[in-house]
Formats: sequence, C-alpha cells, structure tokens
Amino acid sequence: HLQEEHYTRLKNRKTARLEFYTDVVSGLTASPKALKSKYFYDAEGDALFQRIMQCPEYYLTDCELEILSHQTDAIASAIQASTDAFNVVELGPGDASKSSYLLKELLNRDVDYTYMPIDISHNVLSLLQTTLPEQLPGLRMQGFEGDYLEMLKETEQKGRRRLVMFMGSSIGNVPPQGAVAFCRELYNHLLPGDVMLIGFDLKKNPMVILDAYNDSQGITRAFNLNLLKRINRELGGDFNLDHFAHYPTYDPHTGSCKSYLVSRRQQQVHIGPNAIRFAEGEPVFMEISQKYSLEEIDNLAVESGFVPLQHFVDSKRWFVDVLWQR
Ligand code: AVJ
Repeated sequence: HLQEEHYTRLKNRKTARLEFYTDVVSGLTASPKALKSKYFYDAEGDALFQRIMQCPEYYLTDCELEILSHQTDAIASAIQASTDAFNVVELGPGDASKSSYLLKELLNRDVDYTYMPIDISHNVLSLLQTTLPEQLPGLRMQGFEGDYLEMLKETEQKGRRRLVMFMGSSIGNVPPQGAVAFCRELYNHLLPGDVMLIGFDLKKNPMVILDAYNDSQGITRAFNLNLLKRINRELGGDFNLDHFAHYPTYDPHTGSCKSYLVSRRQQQVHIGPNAIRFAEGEPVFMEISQKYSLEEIDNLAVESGFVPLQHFVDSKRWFVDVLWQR
C-alpha cells in the first residue's frame, strides 16, 4: 500500500468500476461495437504489455530506449534550455525504464525536481514506488492515480514549470481525427513555458508495423482477449475467449493500425442483466495505434498551439521523441 503523502487519487474505486461498466455496456450495444483500449491495463494486462515490449517484433520500445539512452545529454540540455525550475510529470510511466535515463541525468545535473507519474493503474504506481527510489537514490516522487488530464491539474506547483513526458507512442491510441483536440486539451491543462516530451511511432514499412501487432508468440492476441477476461472477472461477464479471434490491421496510406476481436460465431454474451448479441464475423474495435510522419507531427504541434522545439529520432528513424513548448 502506498503512503498517503506520496499518493493522490481523486476517484474512488466504486466510481471507477461503474465507469468501466457503463463504457463496456454502451460500447458493446453500439453499432459498430467497440471497447476502450485504456481498459486493457489491469494487473494481467500490465504484465502482458510488459511481455509485448519484449517481443522481437515490437520494435517501439527498443527504438525509444535507444533515443533515451543515447541522446540523454541532448534531451536534458534542450529541456534545461527551455525551462527554469520544473517538476517532471509522466503520463503512463509503465516501469519507467525509458524515463529513468532522463530522471537519472537530471539528478546528476543537480536539478531539483519531483517526479510525478500519473497512471490509471494502481498496480503500476505501487510497483514504481517500490522500485524507483532504490534505482535512483535521492529521487523525490509523488504518484497520481487517475485519468491523465484530470490528474494533470493536480500536478501544478507554484513557481515551477512542468516537463510532461508522454512516451511509448501512447498518443497513438488517440484517433487521428481527434489528435488536434486531444493535444489542445493537453495545452489547456498546461501553463505557459511548460514543455512536453512526446513519443510518436513513425510511418515505415507496413509489414514491420503489422508484425509488431501480430507477434508470433500470440502475446498481443492474449493482450486483447484479456479485456474480455477482465469484463468476466470484474463485471460478471460470460465471454468465452475461444469464440473470438484477434484481427490486427494496418493501412499504410492513413497510418492507422487497428485491432479488432472478431466473433467466430453467432452468440450471445451476458454482462450482468445485459444480453449482447454478436453475429458471426462481427468485429469489436479494440485499439488504434496511429503512425505519423515528422511533418504531420510538427503540424499537430502547431495546430494545437504548441511550439515544436526539437526531434530526437532513433538510428533507424522508426520512432521519434519530440519536445514541444506551451
Ligand atoms: C502502449 C498504446 C503504445 O499501441 O503500440 C501494444 C499498446 N497494443 N500492442 C501500442 C499495444 C498492442 C501500445 N501503446
């Protein structure tokens, strides 16, 4: 259990459970059917995503690790050049294995900051709270459990700007038509001078991309099916996982990588009092992982009000971390 003083949660567990329930039922009674990928990350989902990141096909993590570990100095200098006193906020830190390079560099440079990870997963935060202070002696840290935007407000501190890290191409989960609105929301939750370090997956050979979401060990498949398992466990659903197939797609023209679960047969599934019908072959939209060009990313910054400061790309030019300023 986390100590109160290191830890902030606005919503209680009951409210979170109710939101999960209403999102699931409205998503599965809509046409076309869809579930929200933010619900992938229960304890089992977190563990499966860790395993995805270790798959040889899932290049994103290795590329971004290369950027953070080989360009740490340049990234830290660019941040220090654009801001004075600041705290470091991270949206969806995972195990912080990428951001810890930068956190360490900032400690080495005697930057006085608090590390503020924000995550909807209690599990992620409590793990970080035990592992990170050991790994980075002297690190000051306060966790925030909840939705990114809601919690961003809580990280304001007088006299301090913020570096907000949004790594791993998490922004890819925002549909491209909504990306400007999403970034404008981020902008509106920040203060003048605050900076963001955002990871984007770049457009590349479509076969490389599709393979990353269709790994040979079937871990991505299990990751998608785990949401049905979570619905069974937490909402009293009766999904039979064998009756759904994982269907990943990538469209190289739009850069949209989408995954679906396809009903293998006509069936009815129950979630509490709700009976939900599936036709044979009916898809449930699970996730989008949007890919961008550098030009599209700069346009996104400008259209949402940010000043794009710098690109940090890996040696293959498959992934980029960009620095934007409000
Ligand atoms: C955590 C959202 C960056 O979209 O690549 C990995 C999640 N889904 N494999 C991504 C994910 C399937 C991942 N993000």
